[in-house]
Parts: sequence; structure tokens; C-alpha cells
Amino acid sequence: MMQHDIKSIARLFDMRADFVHAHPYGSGHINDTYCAWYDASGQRIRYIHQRINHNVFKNPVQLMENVDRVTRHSLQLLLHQDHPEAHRRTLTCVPAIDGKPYAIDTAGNVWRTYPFIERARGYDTLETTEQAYQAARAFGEFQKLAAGLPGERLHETIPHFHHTRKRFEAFLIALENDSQQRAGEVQAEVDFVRAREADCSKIVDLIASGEIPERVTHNDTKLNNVLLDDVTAEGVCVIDLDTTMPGSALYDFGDMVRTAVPKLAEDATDLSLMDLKMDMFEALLKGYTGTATFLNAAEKQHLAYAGKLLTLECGIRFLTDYLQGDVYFKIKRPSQNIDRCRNQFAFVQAIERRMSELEDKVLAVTA
Ligand code: ADP
Ligand code: GN1
Ligand code: MG
Repeated sequence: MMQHDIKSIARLFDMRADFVHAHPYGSGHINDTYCAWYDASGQRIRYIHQRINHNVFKNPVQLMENVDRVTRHSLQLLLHQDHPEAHRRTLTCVPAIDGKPYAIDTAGNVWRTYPFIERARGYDTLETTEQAYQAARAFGEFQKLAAGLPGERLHETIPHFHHTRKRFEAFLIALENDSQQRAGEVQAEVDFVRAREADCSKIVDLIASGEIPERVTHNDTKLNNVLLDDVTAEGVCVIDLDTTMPGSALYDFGDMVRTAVPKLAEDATDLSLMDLKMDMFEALLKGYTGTATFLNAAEKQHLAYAGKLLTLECGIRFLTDYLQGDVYFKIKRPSQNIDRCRNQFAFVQAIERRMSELEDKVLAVTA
């Protein structure tokens, strides 16, 4: 559904082309994304206009400072390499009329505009192991690029985003408050989380002790956040940079596993069919470790575990949102968040069943 008047949003940006029409676009759970067609001297081209969800991102201006820095750095490197497709390999911010990388509408919403990356797309469900390999390579390359970002530490756009222990505590508070009187329906899920309380501290403790280093990471590496070339499947552009900030390499690898390895889509409900696609896991490992060559021994040792942890964390977040009345993730049907939660927990169980096989694959690839 078109919630916003995109033609008037378009006027806030220095488009140098004439607006034709726009429609809602993509399957992201957070921002309001529109694809808009323009006439540029007789040529039809398209752009992405996005409203930043300020319920989720409390400081969109700081967020855009991060995005502007990261994308400029990325473009500079590509131009330095004389890359023939530099502007297709990274997001770039189209400036607003006042030169800023964002614009604010009359209702106070913060908007940004990106050129549309053509002949590539993001996948909710992968079709081939080559796609998994290429996606993981692209996220590994992105981490390398982010590691070289000059200047100050990036802003934390969502503080403690992957602090799983704090996610567990937020869940306990939502359960205690039970503002929607839903706790009674989710006893099995509550027990599931409580039984895994110890998991929630494991990686944060290793980070606190220094065994796992802080790195600049993407933090939202679900598969549809990398666009793969329509013809070659190469990972052409990493998108959705809102959570690019200090984190752990394990968060990025873990979220790739969460989204590329399950047999079922994130909100599918026929959970008896849930299992792992081992070949996808292997392809992710090869792609990621082939480019993320900086990983230390502790990071390598926890690659398989990261898949379990990030899935558990995401399930806890869906459950918390369900208990709070679906205030965070976009939903298209009333039970979608609890369906997503149950699905994530089924995948956690499948990982637990097959953890030794995953560990063997990690050893084989990283030895
Ligand atoms: P969300 O935070 O809501 O997930 P995203 O930034 O991931 O928002 O954008 C939502 C979807 O829009 C993406 O999954 C992708 O399909 C599409 N998209 C975003 N930016 C571009 C772009 N520059 N070119 C092409 N498609 C894009
Ligand atoms: C959200 O924005 P999107 O749809 O790429 C969420 C991720 C979750 C994911 C679950 C900023 O990702 O953390 O893992 O949904 N992004 C934010 O599908 O919370
Ligand atoms: Mg996204």
C-alpha cells in the first residue's frame, strides 16, 4: 500500500530527472521502501526512496552520517581501482536539495535516495549453492572494506543490537508485562528460551574478555540484503547499511546461516519439514572464509555456533515483539511474529541435532 506521497518526497532530492511514478518495493521488515521511475532526458531510470523507520532507529541523522561515510569510502576504493561498474558495486546517496545525504519531510520523516542497482536482486530463498557462496563472499569483502574505514568509530545506530543477553532480558520484561495478554499462548516458546539462557551470554562474554575482537560489521546480513547479479550470481552490492557499526564477525556469519541454510522460509509454518541445507552451509563457509581472511582462532571455532545463536536471538526478538503487540517488525497477518518465532526455534533445534556435522564442515574448510 502506498502510504506516502513519493512525488513530493522526490522534490526534496536533487534528482535531475522528472518523476513518473512510484510503488512500494521489497520485503524488508523495517523501512518503507519505494521504487520510483524517472524520465532522464527521454531515458527511463529508477531510484529507491526510503523512509527510515525512526521507531527502530532513534537517531536517523547519525545513521545517515554512518551510511554516507561507508558508501563514500567504498566508492572511493572502487574508483581508485578504476572499476568499470563502481556505481553498481556500492550504494551511493543521492544528495538532497540542500546537499545533505538525507531529507526531512513536513511530517518529520527522514528520507534517503539511492540509485536503483539494476540487473541484480536479493533473494528471500536461495536457489543454488553458487548464490550462497557469492553472497557470503560479498559480505566478507564488505567487512574488509569496513575495516579500512578511516576516522572515528561509527555511531551505534541501535545500541546493543546483538547483545543476546540484553535481548533475553528485554524478553523477560515483555513477558512480565504481558501487555497484550498473549503469554498464555506461548508457554512452549517461553520454556524454549529459558532452557537456552546460558547461550545468550556466550559470545558477549568472549567479546568482553577480548578473545573475540570488535570489528566493523554489517550486522544484518540476511540474504536479501545483498544483491546478486542476474546473470553471473556474483554479489554485486551489499545493501541495508543501517546497522553497519562495531560488532562481531560472528554476527554476520551467523545471520547468513540463519537465512541461507534452513529448508523453510522465515515465516513458514509446516515445521515438521524444518531441516538444514548442509550444502548451503558449506558454500557459505567457503565464500565467507575465502574473503574474511582476518578471522582469529576463536572466531573460526564459533562459526557453526554463531548460526545457532543468531537464530535463537532472532526468535527471541520475534517472540518479544509478539508479546509487545507487534510494534517493531512489519507484519502482514496477526500471527506472523509468533509464526516467525516458532520457525526460528525449529531451526535452532535442527542445528542442535546436527551441530557435530556443522563443526566437521568448519574444520574441513578452515583447517
Ligand atoms: P529494510 O531495512 O526494510 O530491510 P532495505 O534497505 O533492505 O530495507 O530495502 C528493502 C528492499 O529494497 C531490499 O531487500 C531490496 O530488495 C530493495 N533495495 C533496497 N535498496 C536498493 C537499491 N539501491 N537497488 C535495488 N534494490 C534495492
Ligand atoms: C530485520 O531490515 P531487515 O528486514 O533486513 C532486522 C534484522 C532481523 C531481520 C529478521 C534493523 O532485517 O535484525 O534479523 O529483520 N533489522 C533490524 O528477518 O532490526
Ligand atoms: Mg533489508
